[in-house]
Formats: sequence, C-alpha cells, structure tokens
Amino acid sequence: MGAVGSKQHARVPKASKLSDVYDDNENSVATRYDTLVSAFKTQFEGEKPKTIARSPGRVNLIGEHIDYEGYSVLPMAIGLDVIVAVSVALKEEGNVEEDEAEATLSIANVDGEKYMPKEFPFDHEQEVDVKSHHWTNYVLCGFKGIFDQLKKQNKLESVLESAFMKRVKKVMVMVDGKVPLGSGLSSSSALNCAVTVALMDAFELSFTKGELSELTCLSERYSGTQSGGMDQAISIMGEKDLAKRIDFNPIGAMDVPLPTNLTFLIGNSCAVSKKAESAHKHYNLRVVECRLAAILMAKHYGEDIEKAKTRVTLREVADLYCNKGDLWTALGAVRKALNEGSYTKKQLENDEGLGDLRKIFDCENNEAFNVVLQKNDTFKLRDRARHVFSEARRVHEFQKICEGQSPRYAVSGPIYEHWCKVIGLEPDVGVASDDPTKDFGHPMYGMGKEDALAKLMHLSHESCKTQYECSCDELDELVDAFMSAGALGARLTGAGWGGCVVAVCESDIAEEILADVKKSFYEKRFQSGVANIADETNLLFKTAPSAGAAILHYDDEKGVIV
Ligand code: NG1
Repeated sequence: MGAVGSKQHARVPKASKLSDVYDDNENSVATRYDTLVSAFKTQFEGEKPKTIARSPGRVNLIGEHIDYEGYSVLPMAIGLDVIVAVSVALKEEGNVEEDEAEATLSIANVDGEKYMPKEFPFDHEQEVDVKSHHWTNYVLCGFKGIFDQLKKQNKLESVLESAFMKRVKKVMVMVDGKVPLGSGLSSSSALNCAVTVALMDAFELSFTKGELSELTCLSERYSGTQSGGMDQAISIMGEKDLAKRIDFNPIGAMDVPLPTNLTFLIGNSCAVSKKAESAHKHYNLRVVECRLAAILMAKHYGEDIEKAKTRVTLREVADLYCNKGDLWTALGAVRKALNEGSYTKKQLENDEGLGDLRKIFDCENNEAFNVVLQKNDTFKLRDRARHVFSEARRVHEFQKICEGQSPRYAVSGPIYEHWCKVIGLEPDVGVASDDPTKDFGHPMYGMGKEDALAKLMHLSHESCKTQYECSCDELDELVDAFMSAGALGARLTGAGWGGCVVAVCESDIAEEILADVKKSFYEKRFQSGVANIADETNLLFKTAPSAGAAILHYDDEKGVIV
C-alpha cells in the first residue's frame, strides 16, 4: 500500500465539463479542443475522434534527481498540458483486401509545420529509433507501453486475439501540446501520458492510475533516457490545489497542502535542455554514477563484490546498512565509503575490483548505458551520493513543514539527536551556530514556515549546482534574478542543464516580482533574440497545483466537450 491520500488504485477520471480540469478561461480552452478536432478531421479525411485525453506537465517543488534512486519527490501538476485525439478505424468484416493490408499507426500534430506527421506500422514490438529524436518517438513509447502492461498482466494474447484488435485497420492520433519543450516542465511525459490514456480508452482497456504511472515510466525509457518516474506519476495522479509526495516501489501519491499565503512562480531560463541528445553526458551519466556509488557503499559495508554489483539504487544500500535508511547516517557513511573527486574507469574496474563495468550495466542490451560508458572515463561518486541523500532529507522536511510541523522538529533525526546529546543541547532548542550537522545543509531553528520552505529550496539549488552539477549559468542567473526581486527561495526544477526555475514568494508581491524579473532577466533576451516576446506568458508565470490526466468526450453535434 502507498501512503494515506494515495490515489493509485483509482481510474483516470472522465471529465464531464472543462472546468473539472481547467481553471483558465473556458472559451479559449474550448476553442483549443475545437481546433484539435478540426485538425483531426482534416488530417484523417473526415474521421471523428473517438476519445480525447489530456495530461499535464509538472513543476517539481523539491526532490531533484532522486526518483531514480527510489526516494520520494514533491511535484505538482501545472495547467499547461498535452491534449490528444484518437480514433480507431476497423477493417470491414469479410473484406479480403482490407484483411490483408498492414494496419497502421498514424500520428500528426496541430502544429504540423513544426512537428511533422509520421506513420508507423501497428506493431507494438517495433523499436523506437532513438537516434532520430523525432517528436513522435514519445507517442510510440506510449503505444508500446500499453502492450507491455498487458503482457505483464498476462492479458496480451487474449487482447491481441480479441475481435476488436484483430480488426484494427488504422489508429489515428492528433496531438496539441502546450508544455514548452526542453524546459524541465516535462513536456515529454505529458505527451507520453496523454497518448497512453487516450489509446487505453480508444482500445477499450482500463488501467489504474498506479498502473498507468508505472507503465509510462517504463515506456518512456524507449526514448533513450533512464527516466525516474516522477513526471509520469504526477501527470497521471496530480490534483487541483494539491502538491503531491510521489513515492516509488510501490508507486503512490500523498496529498501535500501548500501554504495558502505563498505563490509559486515559474521562469524559463531560455537555455534549452535537449534531454535525449545529451543524456550520455548528463542524465544517464548521473544514473550510472549513482549506481556505482551504491555498489561501492555496499562494498564498504562488507558485501561480497559480486553481491555488491547487483545493487541498483542508493536507497537500497542505505535501507540495509544506514540505521534502516536514516539519511543523516547515510550522509555520514558517504564520506567514509567514497573518495572525493572523480574515479577513473580503470580505478573502478581494477583498484575497486568491479571488473568490466559494461557487464554491470548490461551494455549488450542497454544502449543508453553502453553510450555512457563509451563516452565517459571519469565518474564522480561522493558528490552525487551526498546530493541524493541530502535532497531526500529535504523532501521529507518540506513535506513535514507543509503539514504544519515546526521547522525545528521537521529537521530532527537520530543523528541530530545524537549530536545534541554529545554537545549537551536539548534537541528541540538547538543552537544554530555550532550545530555539527550544518554541513548537511541544516539547521533552520527559529525560522517561520515560509522561510524554512524557501531555505530548503535554496539548499536544493545549491546542492544541484555544486554536487550534482546539473545547473547552468542561465539557471543560476535566473535564480539570482528571482531572489533579487524579492522571492523567498528559488531553484532549478526538473533535470536541469537548462529549462526552468521555480520560485516561491508571498502571494501579495507575486506580480511585482514577475515585473522585476521580466526587466532584469528577459528584456535583454527579447532584445538579443534569445527569447521571443510573443512567448512571454509561457516564459514567466504564476502557477498553482492543477488537475492530472483526464479523459474527455467530444460531442460532435454540440461541438464541445461533454
Ligand atoms: P525532466 O527532464 O525535467 O522532465 C527528468 C526525469 C525525472 C527526474 C528529473 C530530475 C524523465 C522523463 N524525467 O525530468 O524522472 O529524474 O529529471 O529530478 O526522464
């Protein structure tokens, strides 16, 4: 079972009106759906959509690069989403010519000039061409994921043999996306999730939200990144007015109410992070580094080398050896188990006794890891592990503070209490100046709730920048711009190396901050052409927790969603 408030057993809701899903002006939303449907009809020669689904992007408030290490993260769904219309044309019974024709999966985009249409065979076993980086790859991921899930449930054969599936002639998919690409707001997962939900409904299948979250996490790996699972889970399970703590193994989403006097702002750094193209030196390299760190930590705790080599996540090792997963104990252990600086491949293979790294990462079958090992010779382990454990701790503290615990209680833990005893302090009246745990990014004694949340966000950015090295100049400049404008805290959000910053501020000064950041960060970019002023409202905006995935039905007569 997941945490209290988890919605993983529920099904994706069927929205009965647009306001169930959107806060925006209903007319403009309705117009967008009308445009989707008319593009569908034009592209597919008058066919009407059978199903329409939507799934949103997300902003991660805290918990960066720890989902793939098994630790909980704290995102919220945003209003920007991907909408997808789908229809399935069936072969006419008894029509021999149609019976023999190969079924197809035909994909198009409302913005057909920028996102060219593409046709694939209706074959769930086809490979995704990761070298081409075509936008339709994510649609193919969603398509394949559905069949993987059926296989997992031992239903694949019966579904493939069903009268419906056997008669499929053409699956038609029309997409419209509003989540800016490469911005760290997870446009790829919004697309994958929207497609998966729409196809599921069009194929007359039904998966729970938990199943959908898991299957889309796995299917997105066909695109070439070793995706962690946060983006898909929040896109599917997000809810209006609530941030969520997303847990893994098993997947779950716990409601986290955000303080109502605070507003979250998003700014795009205008540095595009091309996730799939740069995965070997950024995202996938970090996954490899964390796994190597986990292996060396397991070895440090005396595990036989062959056993240690089977360890996959840092959490696995911390749960086993660090006071049942106590994160401060784990942070202490990192210093002993892992060298500062980088390890070379040779050091890892020979001196540390890991042998051929390619075998550990199953490079024969895993091209993503194969490329990482081909293109990199040095691996930083201590800094990466420190980031992961300290960030996991910050997520926990952020949640506790949102739930009303005083910051000083939220940060207490066995190690802290131990140190308090050693230096003769009462844990709950700790003194900041000589706190021996300050190296871990604490303490926050005496702080108000708002300042403490902001401080956690600030510490998270520092850790991403210095230990995980996933920031960039533009992100740092934007964080500074928000802080100088009066935000309480700001940090990169998503994978980093470009993309967006999320900032938090007192609600009554949100507009002032936006105006100030526009002046200090964006105006020069509008002038130099790095950013387009026409995109202003998508580059810098206020955001609030929005609804997750939904299915909508288009009434062709009325021309609206009902
Ligand atoms: P982005 O690239 O921002 O969508 C990626 C991963 C997440 C998570 C974050 C870092 C995918 C689809 N998403 O998010 O799972 O690991 O980086 O916290 O790979």
